[in-house]
Formats: sequence, structure tokens, C-alpha cells
Amino acid sequence: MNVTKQQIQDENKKHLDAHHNSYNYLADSLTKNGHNVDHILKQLSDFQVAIPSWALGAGGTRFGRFSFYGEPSTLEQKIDDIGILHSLTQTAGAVSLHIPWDIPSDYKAIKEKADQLDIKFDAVNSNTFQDQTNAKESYKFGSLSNTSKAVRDQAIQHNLDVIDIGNKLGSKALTVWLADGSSFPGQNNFQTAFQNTQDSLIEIYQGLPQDWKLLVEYKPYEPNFYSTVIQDWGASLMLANGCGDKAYTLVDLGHHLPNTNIEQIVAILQLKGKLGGFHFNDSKYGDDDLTVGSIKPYALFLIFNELVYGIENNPQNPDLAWMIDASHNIKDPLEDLIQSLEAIQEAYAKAMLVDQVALKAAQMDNDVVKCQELLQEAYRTDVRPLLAAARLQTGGAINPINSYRLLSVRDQLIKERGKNTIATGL
Ligand SMILES: [Mn+2]
Repeated sequence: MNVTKQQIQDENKKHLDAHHNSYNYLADSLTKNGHNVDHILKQLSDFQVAIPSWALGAGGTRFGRFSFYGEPSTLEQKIDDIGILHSLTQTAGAVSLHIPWDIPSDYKAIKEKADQLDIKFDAVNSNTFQDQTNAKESYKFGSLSNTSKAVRDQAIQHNLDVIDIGNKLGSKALTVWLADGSSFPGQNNFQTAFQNTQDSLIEIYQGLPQDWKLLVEYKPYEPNFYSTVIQDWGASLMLANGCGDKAYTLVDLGHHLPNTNIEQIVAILQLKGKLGGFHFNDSKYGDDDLTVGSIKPYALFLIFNELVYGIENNPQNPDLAWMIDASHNIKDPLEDLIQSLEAIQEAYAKAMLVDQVALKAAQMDNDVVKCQELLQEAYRTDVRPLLAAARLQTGGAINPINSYRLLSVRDQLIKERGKNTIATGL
């Protein structure tokens, strides 16, 4: 199924008056305070976040998985779901494929479908954290870091195959996340594991097309519980630097120990021109994969404050690959993703309201109170009418969740696909 512009417009009509009232009030006061509202709307419209192909079905935990019914069971259906998200939110104009879960069977057809829905192919993700059917070697004790050259070679070849698949679809980046590490002291030689990983990544890097990027993701623990080879941004940055100019660090919000100052990591990576990609989610305890902005919205705003500063001041960074990396255990995945997209846009809009000139002056004066006031002045602004206005300009919904529910999208999907479908990889 798809959601048509006409359906969205009909829904919007009911809310237009209320929207215009709140929008005009906000736009007026922002303009009086020196903000360029049209520029903010344009930035919001341009900001597109990739939806990973594994996020459209109900996820689960190691204890259980509860289906949401009507889940997409093919890549075509997954792209259809992203099309629905994009029609409503105008923010989900890209897909990030996970290989081997989502290898296209017909490249031409899948590209045409994505084109029709205005969806681009963003970074492709390799998978060496689980064994594939009929694979010769096992990743039980690591992939790119493995002590066995045969295992490392198989993992390298897999990454090269993923680049090949992405290249046929128009992707321009490979994201590598490794589960490699150890669960017990003494299991691994740290230096050997790190050096093997570097050497393997260099081989993958040499297989990158000219206009591609290699994004190196890090994570402190899990599935290994004693050590992870690429445990933090420092390890990722060293590996990226060891590969070359086209290799960058990728920050996943959930891949930090509790209370890590992620905004500072983002700032320093941008200063060094080494921030390449970003995975959004939220968490309370670990890599919880919760809806973006559901637990720590202020932290998300502070991160966006650095991102906005970096985008303006650090042209040495590439255009960032933005992706939602979340799992949906108890919510309808599409509703969860709509909430995440809204939270991302909200944090971005608020960050654009920070008066950078005044902030710099207050920092020069060491006026700590003023610095906090300036950040919180922006954070406390209700920017939702700006988001709605940006969506309206391109035919999106004033209130995407409401429209999704009123159009009975999930019921329609269940009618089309039935109750027993399971998304690949889940
Ligand atoms: Mn991630």
C-alpha cells in the first residue's frame, strides 16, 4: 500500500487553521529575535534520515519477540514501508541496507521502486557478527580480528561483496560494525586483535570505489562482555586514520557507557574532519535501541548543537550519513520511527535557534549563567509548528502519527500481508 498526497492533504485540512495560528505566532517571535525562519524551514526539509532495512519489523530481545503483524517480509515491502514513512514525515528519504539480510534479487526493479518513492540508498551495512548458512568459516571468535587468516579473509571478502551490492544501487558508503572482542580475560591478545583488524580494514578500504567512504562504528561491550576490539571513538579514529582520507568514525548514540559526553566526542571528531556518520536511538542503561528522544531529549539537543556548529564551521567533514538504529519491541515499528524522526527534527530545529554569536561572546566573558541561558532559551522553544510547516511545504502531514492512525495504515498492511510475516534478519 501507499499513502497518497491527496489522503494526507484531506487529513491536513482539519488541522490547518490551528497550525497556521501556532506557526504564525512562533515565526513572528523568531523573526523578531533575528532568526531567518525560511532558512530554518529549508534546512529541516533538506535533512533526510536513512531508515535501516532491519527496523521495519518488530525487533526483540534475547528473551522473546512479539510480532506486530503485517510486517514486511521482502525488501520490496520494506521499501514500501519507508515510502509510507517518507510520505507522512518528508524526512525518511533514504534506506540503509543490511547485507546479507536484504540482498536485492532484481536490482533494476528495486531501484525503480525506490526512485518512485523518492528514496535513496544510503550506507550499506556488512554483517560479520553471525554465521551465514553454508559459510566455510565461523565468526564465533571474531571476524576481521580473528587469529585465523582464513576467517579474516572470508570477512574481508564479505565486506567487498557488500560494497559491490551497494555500488549497483547508488550507495556511497560502507558501515562496518564489528562484534569482535572477548568475553574473558586472557582470551585475546589485545594488540594482535587490533592489528589484525587494522590490516583487514585496509584491505577493505583498498576495495572502495573512488567516491565511497568507509565508516567505522564503535561500541564498548556486547555481544562480548570483557573487551571489544573497536571499543570507543579513539579506537575507531585510529583505525580510520590507519586506512586513509576516505575512512571516518561513525557515532551510534547507544554505543557508549552511561553518561558519556557524546556531544564532546562529536565536536572533536568534527574538528579533526573525521565524523562520517551518525546512528540515532536512545537508551537508559546500555544499547537499548529505544525511540530517539524518548529518554534524554536534552542530551540529543546538545549533540545537535555541536553538529550544527560543526556543519557551519568544519567544512573538512563530509556530508554525514544519518540513520536511525533502533529496535521496536513493543511499539508498531512505523509509529516508533515516526516518533524518532520527529524527535530528530525537533532537536535539529532547536539547535538552529541557539544564538551562536551571543554564545561565543558569553564564553569569552566566562559568563557561565548566560551560556546556559542561551542554550536553554533555544531548548525550551516549542518548535513543532516549524516541523509541521516544513512538512507541509513538501506535501507531508501536519501530524504524522495522527494521520498514520486515522488512515489505518497498519490495518491495511495486515490485510495485504497477513499476520504471520516476519521481516528478514529478525
Ligand atoms: Mn549502529
